[in-house]
Amino acid sequence: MEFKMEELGYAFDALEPHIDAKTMEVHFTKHYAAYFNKALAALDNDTSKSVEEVLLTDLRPAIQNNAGGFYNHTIFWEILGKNEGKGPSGNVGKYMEQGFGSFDSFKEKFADAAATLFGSGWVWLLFDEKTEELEIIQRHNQDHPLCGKKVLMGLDVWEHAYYLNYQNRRPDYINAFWEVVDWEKVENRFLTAKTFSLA
Ligand code: MN3
Repeated sequence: MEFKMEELGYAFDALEPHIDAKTMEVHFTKHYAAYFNKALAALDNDTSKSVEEVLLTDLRPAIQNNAGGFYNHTIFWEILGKNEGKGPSGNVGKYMEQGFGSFDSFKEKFADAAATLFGSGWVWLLFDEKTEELEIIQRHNQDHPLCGKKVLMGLDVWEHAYYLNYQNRRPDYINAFWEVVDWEKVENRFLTAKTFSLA
C-alpha cells in the first residue's frame, strides 16, 4: 500500500442507516487523517517505502500507532459498502463453509471476537495460503494484522467507530456491520492482496 491518503470512494451517508454519515465524516476526516498526518510526521515525510514495509521494520510507537491506524482504516474503507443482503461467494464463501461450516457460523465467531475484544482494537479475517484456511484474529489499539497471511477484511471496534449512533451498544454496531460488508471487495482482496511478514 502506498503511503498516501486514499479517497473514501463513496459518500459519507452511503452506509446509512447502518453506519451514520456523521460517524463516517468524523472517522474519515478527523481520525483517519490524524493517523496519516502523524505517521507522515514520524517519517519526516519520507513516503518512499510502502506502509507494510514501514510497519514491519520501524517499531517506534509513533509509527506503529499512526501508520498502523492509517493502514487499518484504509482496508476498512475499502471493504465497506451496502451489500443488499448479498453474502460472500467465490473463494471467500468456499473457505468460509470449509472452515466454519457456514456463513452464519463464521459471522457468529467474528462477532464474538469483536464483542469480546476488551477496550479498543480490531477484528480481522485473514487467509493463510499455506494451510488454505481462514482465520479470525483480534488486535488491540492500532496494531496491524500483518503476519504472513492475506488480510481480507477488518472491523474497527474503537468507540469512535460507533459511539455517536450506538453509544455503548457495540453488539448493535457489529450486527449493523453485516449490512455493509462489500463481499465483492473482500473477494477481490482474496485474489489480489499480497502477504507481508518479517523476513
Ligand atoms: Mn477508527
